[in-house]
Amino acid sequence: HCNYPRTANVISAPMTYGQPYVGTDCGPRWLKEAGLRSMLSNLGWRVKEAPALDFDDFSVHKPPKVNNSAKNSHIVGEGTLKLAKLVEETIVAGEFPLILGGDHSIGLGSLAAVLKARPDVGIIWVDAHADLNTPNSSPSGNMHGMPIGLLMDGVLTPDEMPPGCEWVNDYPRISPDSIVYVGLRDVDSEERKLIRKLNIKAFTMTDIDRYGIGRVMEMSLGHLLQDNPDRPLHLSYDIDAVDPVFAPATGTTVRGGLTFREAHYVAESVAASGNLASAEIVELNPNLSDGSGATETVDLGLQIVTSLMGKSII
Ligand code: 6HN
Ligand code: MN
Ligand code: MN
Ligand code: MN
Repeated sequence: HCNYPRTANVISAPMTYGQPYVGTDCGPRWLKEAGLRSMLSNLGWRVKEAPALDFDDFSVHKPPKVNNSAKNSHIVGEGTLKLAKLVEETIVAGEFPLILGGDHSIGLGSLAAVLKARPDVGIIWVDAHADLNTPNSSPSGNMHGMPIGLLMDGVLTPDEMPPGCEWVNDYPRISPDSIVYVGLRDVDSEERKLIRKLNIKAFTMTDIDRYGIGRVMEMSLGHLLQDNPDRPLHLSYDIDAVDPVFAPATGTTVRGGLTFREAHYVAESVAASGNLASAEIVELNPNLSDGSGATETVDLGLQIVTSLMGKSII
């Protein structure tokens, strides 16, 4: 029914500054070396590849002040603005942005871009975590736990935006009813309060136990598509949503996650809606596991991308 833009622009966003570990910058290269490009071609996509964003080439010359409530906020802010611009250009060109992280702080750039380029976008956030912290609420100061918090309507005032991220104030906010969480199981106390106060639709692992993943995805898509069946969707897939048995190579593992098949089904059901208009996969860190754990994680990441870009079993 919906017309996909049939050109995929593969955007590498090798961000590490939103969390403490090197290695998230290897995600894009690993996915590409595992065969991303030919997989996309086999599914009928025309494939373009943007030059990888360089997040070390930042213009902040003065050493950014140490800011423990939003660590590396100048670099994250400057890097995610680059990503936002590239994603906007991709959408304006009629192409599908397929964004390869990088840590989840890149969500700040990708979400800002889709909110601006497609004001009616609905967001599906697949994650063990809510990533709804603010500099004040964050227990870690790591900005990969903040992209939704910085963008959610009614959470931060413009002057509370971390230094380097002020550009976000010129972009639209996420309306609380335009996002759905899937896979939550490690939510901080202020995040929990916000989810309740703003009435954000959230399907936790408990809901997946109770209803099964089929019903949960039906309810997730139903929530976002109820008023507009043609609404464009953005999928943000944090690999740590998946159980660490299947995806050990990531920085903030939490036991009790999506099974191998549930991880696929999330992507398959979103693809089957026909509404998917942009997507990202984040937080793969091949350094954080042994060789086979890294290979399994990257292979699963590639399979998830394959499913969300339209592969069905038969
Ligand atoms: N992620 N809620 C924790 C924090 O430090 O804010 C963990 C965040 C994890 C972020 O996995 O993208
Ligand atoms: Mn995340
Ligand atoms: Mn996470
Ligand atoms: Mn925690």
